[in-house]
Amino acid sequence: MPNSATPTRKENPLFTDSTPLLQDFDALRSRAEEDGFLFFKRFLPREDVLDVRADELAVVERHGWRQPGQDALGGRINLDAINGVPDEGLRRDIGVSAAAYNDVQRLERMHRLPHHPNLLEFYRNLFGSPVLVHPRHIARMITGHRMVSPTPPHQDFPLIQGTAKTWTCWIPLGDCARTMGGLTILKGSHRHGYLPIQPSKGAGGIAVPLCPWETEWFEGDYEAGDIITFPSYTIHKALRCQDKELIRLSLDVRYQSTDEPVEQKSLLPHCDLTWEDIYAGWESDDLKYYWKKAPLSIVPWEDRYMQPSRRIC
Ligand SMILES: O=C(O)CCC(=O)C(=O)O
Ligand SMILES: [Fe+2]
Repeated sequence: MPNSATPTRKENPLFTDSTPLLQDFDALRSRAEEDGFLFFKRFLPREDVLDVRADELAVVERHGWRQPGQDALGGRINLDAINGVPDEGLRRDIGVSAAAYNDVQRLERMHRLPHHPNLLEFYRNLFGSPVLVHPRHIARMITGHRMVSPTPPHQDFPLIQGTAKTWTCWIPLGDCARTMGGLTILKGSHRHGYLPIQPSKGAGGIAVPLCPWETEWFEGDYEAGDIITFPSYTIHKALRCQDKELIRLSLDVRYQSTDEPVEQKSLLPHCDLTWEDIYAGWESDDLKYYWKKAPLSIVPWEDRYMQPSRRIC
């Protein structure tokens, strides 16, 4: 029995698994229109996801931040060691040093996972057209480094631009319970179009100021293989990781129709390497510069979407 003096915290609603609707894309589109996101359990083979996790953790280990005595999938890190990364060498939007992030960006299997046939088929059906996978994958490696903050509530559109019909797919690289700081979604928030932003701590550096009634956050405990996907006006944020010794690994991947414009930076690496650098150690050639085969309308970045302005509730 809860003690009457202890206020009971209102539980947030949990994601609904949309897997049963994969047979009916009209129903899937209606759910996406209603909720602003779609969640799928075990959408990707667990082993494929865990292979990428192991590759990233091997990088973490090489950089001296992984605790000894774990198997290849253990994400326990040494907080003092990661806090030893000087502020100027840290990618605060990622969670580790820029040098380690470059090593992760060189990983062939990290770049291959977003092209899994399950994903390509899903977005082709959703868009009803050929799909462009943005090659600029963001590999979050969120640690308890003193300068790293949880991703604030934001829309992806000002950060990705091109077309508002771009969808983000968030792929946890391993089991990611809510206590590990997974992604949570403000239901129905995509209906308001582009919303004003303010500068903020955390990945992306911008936040949408929320109105008092915007409280319907959906959340869930992800397992490796689960995905959540949403169009670029949907407000989302990360929960705080409650164990500072656990690294949270995930990918942000973007998909759009090849018929829609794409902002030029979406075709560049998400780090200071060139594609040539990234491809240097790869075994296969099929994913090198694949987007150049598609007839794309490439549009420039527009600063106006990143200008802070007040939100009137
Ligand atoms: O993983 C995070 O903390 C942020 C992810 C995100 O904002 C995205 O995938 O668009
Ligand atoms: Fe985002």
